This record gives sequence, structure tokens and C-alpha cells, in this order.
Amino acid sequence: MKKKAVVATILDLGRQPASHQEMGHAFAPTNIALCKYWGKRDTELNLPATPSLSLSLGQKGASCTLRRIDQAYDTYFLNGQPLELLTPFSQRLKNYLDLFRPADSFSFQVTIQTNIPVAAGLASSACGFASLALALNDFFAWELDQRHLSILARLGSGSACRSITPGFVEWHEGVLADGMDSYGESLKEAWPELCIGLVILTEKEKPLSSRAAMERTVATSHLYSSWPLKVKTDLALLKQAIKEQDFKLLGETAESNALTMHALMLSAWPPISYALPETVLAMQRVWELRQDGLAIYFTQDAGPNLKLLFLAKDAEQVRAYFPGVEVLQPQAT
Ligand code: 2P0
Repeated sequence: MKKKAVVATILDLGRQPASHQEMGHAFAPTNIALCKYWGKRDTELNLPATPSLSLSLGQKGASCTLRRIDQAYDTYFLNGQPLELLTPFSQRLKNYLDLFRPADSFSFQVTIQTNIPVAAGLASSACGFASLALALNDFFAWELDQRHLSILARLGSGSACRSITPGFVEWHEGVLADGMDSYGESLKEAWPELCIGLVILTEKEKPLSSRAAMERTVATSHLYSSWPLKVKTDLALLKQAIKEQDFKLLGETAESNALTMHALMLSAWPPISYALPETVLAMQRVWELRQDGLAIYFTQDAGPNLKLLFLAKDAEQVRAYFPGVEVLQPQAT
């Protein structure tokens, strides 16, 4: 199994203490992609077909606590509720933990607490698996560097590799078959005035996982062959926008990138749409406000909720037009 081989290579680099701590604990922020990851070159290792770029959301994310328990099977808690072991998320957690179990008889208790809605397109699996990788590093005292922690997080969920470090994070697509050059790395620039507005239209779980949607898009969308070039162009524009603090360029590029990803999904078969009628209404409101001169853009992930992009000076206006919006300023000092 390729994942086991990657884990063995990485753990050889870390410290190898004889045993583990009593408890492992870590927090990881969630991240919002400005240039999306949509499609894999290796489905087992979650190696992406293209690079991507995200913004980590500071204090919004997941905390994970790990303990060893004296029983034959793991127990998982998500936001205070025990998880049935047969749910898809529990199976993903178990398969991931199997990579690190010192013995078959070793069972974990995993407690994950998020302060974002689960499975509503706010990258809860990204911060969940990132916090788990960091908690394992704490529990086993491996003392791995961020690059290798990012690779371990990616084995749980692709976008988790962008949740190990703060700020703007580029996920290098890499070329190696084992993915040792495919990891998230923070850009050195920060943009303290940049705001994200979370417009939560529903907290219902999405009907189709992003994993399945991604696979279907790659397999059936006749537009997919245009995606790598779109990403290459947008990544360069976003990096330029961040360097020059050019908000119009950042907003236009991020919104266009998200809409293109959703256009790929609409052209898949069977077609995929994560939008609700309310999503489309909110998009149209953003376009109207922009026509009226407000510098506001949106991005959308694999769910119906929108994330607005704007600058701190316009926060009050945005609040007035989107009652209930949660405004985050991830890099405010
Ligand atoms: C992203 N998304 O770049 C894109 C845009 C959703 C929309 O990464 O199969 O949970 O675990 O690698 O990371 C969500 O997909 O998928 C995602 P897997 P993941 O944020």
C-alpha cells in the first residue's frame, strides 16, 4: 500500500521515542481556497492534478485530542457526539489511524471539536485531518517539520495539507510518484485588511462528497482538460495580487476560479450542482453590489454556502447587505 510506504519514509525522519505521551492535542485552522483543488493525479495519496492556493482562517478550525484506550476498537467523538463506527467519516478516520497504530491491538480515542459547520463546504475535513496529523505528532512526539506534517495530513484529506500553516498557503502539486514534493507552504506575504464573510445558507450535510464529485468531474466533464491552464493562470494572478495588495485582481481571480470549478461540475455526467436557490440569489446580490461600486467578491466550495471577500473598510456595508454574515479577518494583527 502506497500510503504505508510514505508514512514509513516520513517517520524515519522524525524522532522515534520508545512510547507515546498520555495525550496528544492540536488545533488546525480551516482553509478557504482562492484557487481550487479539483481533481487528482493519484487517488490513494490525494496527489492533485494541479497546484492550489488557500487562506487559513486563523481561529476557525478543529481541535483534536488523542488518547490510547484499553479496548479492542477506536472511539470517535465529533463535536461532543459519539460517531457510529460504520459511518464514512469514521471509516476514513480508522483507515488513517491504521497507518500509525504501533500494533493491531492499539486503540485510539479521538475527540474532534470544530467551531465551523461540519460538511457544509467549509473544509471541515481539511481542518479535521490536519488537526489529527498534528495531534499524532504531539502524541508520539515525532517532532516532524511542517512540510512532512503537511504530507501526512494530505494522506487523510487532500486539502488538509493546506491547514498545517497559517496565512496564504500554496499547495505544490509536485511531480514525484510518492508525493514527497506535494505539500502546503505559507507565502511570506500577509494581508491584514482582507476579510472573509461566511454566508451560511444551510448547515445540512452535502448530498455528494467532494471526493466523489471530483472523481466524477475528472472522468466525465469534457471541459476538464481546460482546468490545468486556468489554474496556472489564476495562481500567477493571485500571487501577483497578494504581493501588490491588489484587491480587485484577487477578488476577480478567486471568483472566476470558483465559478469555473462549478462549471466543470455542471458539465459532468450525471451533473453536479452544490448550489441552492439561495446560493444563486446571494451571488446575484454580490454582482449587483459590485455594479453599485462595492468591492465585494465571493468564492464557493463543495457546498451551497458562500464566502465573501472584501476589505475591512467595507465590513459595515457588507454586514448591512448580508444580515447574519460572520466576518473573519484572518490576518488582522
Ligand atoms: C479546495 N475542495 O481546494 C477544494 C475546492 C472543495 C472545493 O479540497 O478527497 O476533502 O479528501 O482530497 O480535500 C475538498 O476536498 O478531498 C476540497 P479529498 P477534500 O478546497
